[in-house]
Amino acid sequence: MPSRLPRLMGIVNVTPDSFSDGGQWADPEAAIAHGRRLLADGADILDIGGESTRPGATRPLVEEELGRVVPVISALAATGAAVSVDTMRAEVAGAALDAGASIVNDVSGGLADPAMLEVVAASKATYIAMHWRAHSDHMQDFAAYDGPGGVVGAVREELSERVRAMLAAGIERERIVLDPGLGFAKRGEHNWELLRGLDSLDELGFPVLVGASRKQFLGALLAAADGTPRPVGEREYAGAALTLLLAQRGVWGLRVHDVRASQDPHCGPGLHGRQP
Ligand code: PMM
Repeated sequence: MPSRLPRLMGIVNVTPDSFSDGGQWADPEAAIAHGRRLLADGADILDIGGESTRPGATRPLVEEELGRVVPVISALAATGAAVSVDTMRAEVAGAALDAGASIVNDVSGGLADPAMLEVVAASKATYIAMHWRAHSDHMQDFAAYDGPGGVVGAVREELSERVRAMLAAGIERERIVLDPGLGFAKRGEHNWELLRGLDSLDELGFPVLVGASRKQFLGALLAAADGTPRPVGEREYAGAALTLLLAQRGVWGLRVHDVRASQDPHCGPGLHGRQP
């Protein structure tokens, strides 16, 4: 049994176009209020993002991204919350760290912006590096894993390469967290293979964060008899089940939309030594 529960990273997408929460928190005041609610529900970290990475999304201007995330980070970090910035841009990461963030969550693992690793190296921030192959407007063109190790072998090898770049840039090992990048240049079966093959990622020797919450592959798993995917807002039970399975195998963190739904499965008497 793992010695501690995974950190729950509550998602605050300050975007007009995220697939998972449909722009509900695009307004900074609404985003700040949402962040406070997630903290009250038990979030350990708030992940604030200003760029939607849903398949097909186009990128905001850097000024737009800064204008979305910085006021929200400042307000939430000022309450003492542990804040992570979900960005692929070094400039946004730098501004977020200045505003009080302590974690940089880079879905591109440093590939999208050549200045990112340097900015992180110069800080004390934890760096979450996700497996990534291309920007969202064309990432699904890269969802092919034909090598002998399949998707698990490829993700492991490509993340190892990123780790080498991070270490060479001066980011200490202790600050690195890896993420298999479910849904990013992955089809449904790739996500399931990665979840089944997480041990192989563990062998790299870094803590692992998983982001499965509300993703398309859960909608497909729960599809109606006619094949219609379960709508985004109705995938929470499957997410909670995954949370429990991943908690039992000791992941470092889980990136989730509904923190309460992810907390509840841990509350059974005796589980992980926790008593009611
Ligand atoms: N997924 C999304 C955005 N950021 N960050 C990490 N580290 N891992 C993820 O899986 C991840 C991420 C896209 O999901 P959303 O639109 O539900 O936020």
